[in-house]
Amino acid sequence: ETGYRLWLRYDRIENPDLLEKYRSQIKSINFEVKSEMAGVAKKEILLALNGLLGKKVTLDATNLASLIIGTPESSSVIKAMVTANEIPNSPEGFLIKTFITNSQLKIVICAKNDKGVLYGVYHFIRLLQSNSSLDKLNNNQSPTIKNRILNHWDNLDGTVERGYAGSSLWEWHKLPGFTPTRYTDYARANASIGINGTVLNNVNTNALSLTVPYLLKTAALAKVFRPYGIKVYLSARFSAPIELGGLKTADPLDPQVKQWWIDKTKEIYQYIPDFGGFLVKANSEGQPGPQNYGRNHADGANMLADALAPFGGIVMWRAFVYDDKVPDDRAKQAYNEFKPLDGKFRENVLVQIKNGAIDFQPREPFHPLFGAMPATPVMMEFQLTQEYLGFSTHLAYLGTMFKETFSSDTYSKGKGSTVAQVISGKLDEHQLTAIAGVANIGSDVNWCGHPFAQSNWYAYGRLAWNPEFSADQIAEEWIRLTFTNDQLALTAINKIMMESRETIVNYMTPLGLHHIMARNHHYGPGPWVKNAGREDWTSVYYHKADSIGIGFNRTATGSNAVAQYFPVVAEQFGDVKQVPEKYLLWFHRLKWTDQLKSGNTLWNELVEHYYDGAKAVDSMQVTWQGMKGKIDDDRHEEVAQLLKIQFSEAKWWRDACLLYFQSFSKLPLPAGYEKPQHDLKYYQNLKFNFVPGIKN
Ligand code: BDP
Repeated sequence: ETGYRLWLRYDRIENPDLLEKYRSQIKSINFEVKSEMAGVAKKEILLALNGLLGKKVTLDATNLASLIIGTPESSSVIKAMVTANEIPNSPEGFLIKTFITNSQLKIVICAKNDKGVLYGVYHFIRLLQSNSSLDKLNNNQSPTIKNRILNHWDNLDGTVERGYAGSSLWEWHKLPGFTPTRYTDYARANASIGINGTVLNNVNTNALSLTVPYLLKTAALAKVFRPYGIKVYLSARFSAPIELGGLKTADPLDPQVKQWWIDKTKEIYQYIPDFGGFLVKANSEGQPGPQNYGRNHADGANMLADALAPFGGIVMWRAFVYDDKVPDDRAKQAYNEFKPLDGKFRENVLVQIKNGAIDFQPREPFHPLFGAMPATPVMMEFQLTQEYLGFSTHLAYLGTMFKETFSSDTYSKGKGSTVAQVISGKLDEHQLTAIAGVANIGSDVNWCGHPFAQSNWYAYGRLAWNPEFSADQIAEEWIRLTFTNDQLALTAINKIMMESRETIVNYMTPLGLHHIMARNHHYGPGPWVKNAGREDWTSVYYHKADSIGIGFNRTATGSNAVAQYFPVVAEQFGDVKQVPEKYLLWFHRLKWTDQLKSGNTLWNELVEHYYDGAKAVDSMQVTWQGMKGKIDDDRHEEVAQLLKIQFSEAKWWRDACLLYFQSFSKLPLPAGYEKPQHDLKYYQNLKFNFVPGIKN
């Protein structure tokens, strides 16, 4: 069992009674196909039924079939059975309903169009895989967010920035001629969880991807993805008019530059008529952008938006900007640059905002821009690839993290103005809505490196479909589809997943600490990192530990980043007594001996979190051992090995960080804690000569 099949495993239902029941309920299928998309849906349902039921279901074009699939237009049987207003109006919604006629059970999967049918089919398969009852289905669903997109940080040379699962999926050198089955399987996996867009190339982009040879390659991928309802997008290099067009400038207000983008965009649509649009990283970490010409982000985004508008394309303009020349708290910069531009963007522009204001840390408070730009559609950017969470070695289920951000209340329009409400467009009444997940997918046989890293791809898709789903429910669903329906195993694995991210926070960055990873590659501890070329790339900038205390004062007496939040939140975060302890050192600077809610001093509390974190990994190992025989040996063994590494690295994190902080606090480890194995120097001298995802 390699893990290649992801959650699309269609092995025969194990429970014999249930298998019999399903076999008696699904004997024949009526699915009239009139489009390529319906064709792939039909292929998938037949594949799934043949596998799950372990026998071929017969095709029956009459109303006597037990499973009837299609749209009212494509199927007269559906038209006769389902009233039009029962079917969701949304272009991607579906209805799955059980009917009993003449004491015969019939199940209908229908939608207004084939995209909804495709999603309905995948949902129905999920119901079977998770052993749900079909007796009384009445499931009417539509996605909350319209554009549900993966961002690949894949380079044209096959490397993946911050990618830990092998090299890039896209074999540019063999495209457009060669499109292996893997591309189709990628599309199937995405469609099965409702992902409907993919940005193929890195945000730190190369203008080459906009040249005709690469557009032909992109068009070949688009052709594979199209029947699965997935659009392709490209990261656009802002200086492409200079690099490709030979112009002297990329100034967004220059008529020649504008024309260049208009022509280029037209050309793209000739090759890819349903091209989705551009993702842009500009004036961030050395990337070119409108500010190079004294213009602002809206000037840049609007120029591209105008070129895309005639074709229905969108611009996703990233708010991940910071500059060490700006002498202020890095956490404040995106808000300072973007908030004044609210309402100045064209209708087809979204501002793409990372979940937190720094950079995909194991825990960050929500980004203050959410709720702060009511006149602009803003979208979420989550990172599925575990850049700061132990790569694909550590087990981190991020469903809980995504939910933590979604359910944060911005108070922008009073209580209940959650980030999810902002992103879904409900709060500020936007029609254009989107979400991005930085992909954790590569050429590894199991796609994501760690068998559990697949759950983050899965959870991302499910939450993008509906941010109200619970992390717990999604984890359970994923385990059922990926491993087993065994109740004991479900409970145990679910517990591991639900606790995993908090465990990592504990042994890496407890109590609001952040960005104390090793320099550059971000693997392993590096709280001592200083002199990294720029201050906001050092750890000491973020934790500010000295003999008196630790923490970044972001209150009114410090950088005042709290003031970027709406008053209720600003007051809570800004008050050391009210701030949730998980964000304590993010917003406050405390003395080592200050007393926390538990009665512990800050120092002792830090120690406790670090030790709890490492201990929790040990417990995960024990629980996992109990899964032997409950799931296949191959994946069991892989995870066991990875957990072993994780345990030793959790202790490495714990000991390195505590020894380092202790060199300031000068306080002892409270009694009863096992001593670090080495001294601080040892940890500081550890070197990594090869780390994936970064050029050494
Ligand atoms: C940081 C990564 C860097 C990315 C950047 C971004 O370290 O590799 O290019 O974010 O999001 O997390 O643009």
